[in-house]
Amino acid sequence: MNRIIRIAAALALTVGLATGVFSSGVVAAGAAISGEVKKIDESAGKITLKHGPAKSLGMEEPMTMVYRVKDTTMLKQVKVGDKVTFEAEEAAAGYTVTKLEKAK
Ligand SMILES: [Cu+2]
Repeated sequence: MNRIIRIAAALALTVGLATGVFSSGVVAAGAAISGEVKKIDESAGKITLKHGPAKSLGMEEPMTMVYRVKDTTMLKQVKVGDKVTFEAEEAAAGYTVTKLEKAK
């Protein structure tokens, strides 16, 4: 009986940890920013995005700015004028888009 209780406790802990990982994923997804593609420079691996306030990046005001992209293949999926949602991080080389997709 004792053994069963221990297994149940271990299972509960595992589920708890898995739930924790899942919720942090949700928080990251919540950092998605809406924007519009203004310019694409594929050879430089850069994209100019007009976007609203992005508190996760410390940008309180709407702005248009140049971002680096983590992977230049991301630039092939969008074109100038597209409405997009993206995620970005502040890296040593500058603000870098880590995820980019056309807005539905
Ligand atoms: Cu910005």
